Amino acid sequence: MYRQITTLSEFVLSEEKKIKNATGNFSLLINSLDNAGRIIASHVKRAGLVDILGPVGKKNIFADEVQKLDEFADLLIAETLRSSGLVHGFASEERESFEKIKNSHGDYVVFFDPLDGSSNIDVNMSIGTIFSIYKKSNNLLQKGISQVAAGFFLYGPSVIFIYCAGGKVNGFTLDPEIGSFVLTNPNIKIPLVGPTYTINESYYSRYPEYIRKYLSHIKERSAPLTQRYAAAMVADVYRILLKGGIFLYPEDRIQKEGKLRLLYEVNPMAYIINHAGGSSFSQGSNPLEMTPTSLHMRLPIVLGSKSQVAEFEKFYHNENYGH
Ligand code: AHM
Ligand code: MG
Repeated sequence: MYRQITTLSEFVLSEEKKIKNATGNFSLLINSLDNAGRIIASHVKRAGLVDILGPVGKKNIFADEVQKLDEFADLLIAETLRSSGLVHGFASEERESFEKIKNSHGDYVVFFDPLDGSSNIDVNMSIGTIFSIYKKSNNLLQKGISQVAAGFFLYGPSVIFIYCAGGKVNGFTLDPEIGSFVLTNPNIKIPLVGPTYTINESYYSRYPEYIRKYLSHIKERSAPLTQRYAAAMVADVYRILLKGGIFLYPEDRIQKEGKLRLLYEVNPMAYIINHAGGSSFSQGSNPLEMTPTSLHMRLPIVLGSKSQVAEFEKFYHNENYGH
């Protein structure tokens, strides 16, 4: 039976038509990222077969030079952005510095984490790619609220693409038969409350008192939350987008600023979560309002269903301000 489907490229074009004076450049940029995401997805799928996971420089069974998957993803996205002609410059979690693209007249600046969830790569669990897009500005380190779009690919049992621009969050699933992403989750809205909490609880003894109190509270109340932890932010955030719940990667005694990077992980995910009706919180502030102090700055983050983040905030304020 014939069913009407909307592919990602059709969707992006139709959205562009709604914007007066749109140049089409933004749609082309999303299409370039779409290509890169699909190529990475196909390599992720073949990873076990072609020994792509081996150490860099080793030969695989086909005598090809082996390249680590995260390095491959980083090089592919970097080359995609360079050759797009649409990007002024970019920075990656895997690179030390910002690259200004030579002779480019592009209007956009892109930050990306090429392969998030690195500890999952070798064990066939979900991983992903995260990106964040800004308009070029004199100031490289812009606040997260200035993002014009953000999104991520999730390489799981299906390949998912979540993309937020123009105030809406839409979800696409790769249809392997036609090789395109099709719109499967239009206008995602996070439930006000969800059944799960997500945190690496093995760091319990390192967490500040208010986080330990919060964890006891959500586990000991009459309707306790269940823990889910994918160890890949892309997978954990995707679950929260669909089912609600709360994600925490807070500060602890050893990782004083948490682990996640403001520009490559926190800002794009907070932008997506907030536009889907959830909220995000970092030690008393909205992370999207923070001015980054360096390219690789880390910061503690809590995000998810609005009412659950609000509940967490009370624990933070009680400990830090006594009210
Ligand atoms: P990565 O970019 O090196 O993969 O690190 C980020 C990942 C997140 O996806 C995930 O939430 C977190 O690290 C897990 O860290 P931990 O092993 O400390 O729980
Ligand atoms: Mg990462």
